[in-house]
Amino acid sequence: MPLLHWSPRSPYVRKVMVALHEKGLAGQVETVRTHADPLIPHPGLMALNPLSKIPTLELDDGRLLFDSHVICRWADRSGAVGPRLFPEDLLAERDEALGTGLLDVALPWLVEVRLRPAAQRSDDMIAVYRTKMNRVADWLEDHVPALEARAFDIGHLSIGVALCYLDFRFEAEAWRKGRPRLAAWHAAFAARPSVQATAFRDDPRPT
Ligand SMILES: N[C@@H](CCC(=O)N[C@@H](CS)C(=O)NCC(=O)O)C(=O)O
Repeated sequence: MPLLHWSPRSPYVRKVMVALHEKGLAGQVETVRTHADPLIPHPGLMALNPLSKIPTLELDDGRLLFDSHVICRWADRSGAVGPRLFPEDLLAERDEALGTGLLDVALPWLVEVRLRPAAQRSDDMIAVYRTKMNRVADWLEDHVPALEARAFDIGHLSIGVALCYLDFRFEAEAWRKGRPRLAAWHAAFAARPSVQATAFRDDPRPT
């Protein structure tokens, strides 16, 4: 059975988990809890993925897949059911990039405020992250009609998971404020069984 290096804290892993559920593959992939600390590269994980990042997927034939985009493509090809996550229309992947791009802003922001000693923290960088987060959310508020006009794809999945992550780690930023269309769109996303089944959780870290 394919083995996914997994954490219930990771938004990139959740993207993959939602894709596995959407494609009917959740029961066909084993998960192993792996702690990928951005400040301490993990020797065992680096033997599989030199970037020391999760999600990383070990396939039965020995191939190693990373990152979340590639693993979601694998799920889309491998699953016999569910929506087509990667349609011809490149706007699906453009929006996937926007969702993971939002995560690429949120993760270093979290490192800045949670992991870095206060003396090394950069208020300038935090201001940049906040500006980008708000610009993305404004852009999404304007693009809700375009999102609603398409069938569910990897773009919806990626954006929806990124907003779930803002709820998990950046609740105080109140991304819904002044963005009623995006809030309503996200409520419908959050009700999907695949999203309900993959909630974020601060589990105990493996030793
Ligand atoms: N572009 C990657 C990003 C994956 C990523 O950054 N994952 C985090 C966990 S949320 C990680 O493994 N961080 C460890 C590190 O940066 O060394 C993807 O889409 O899968």
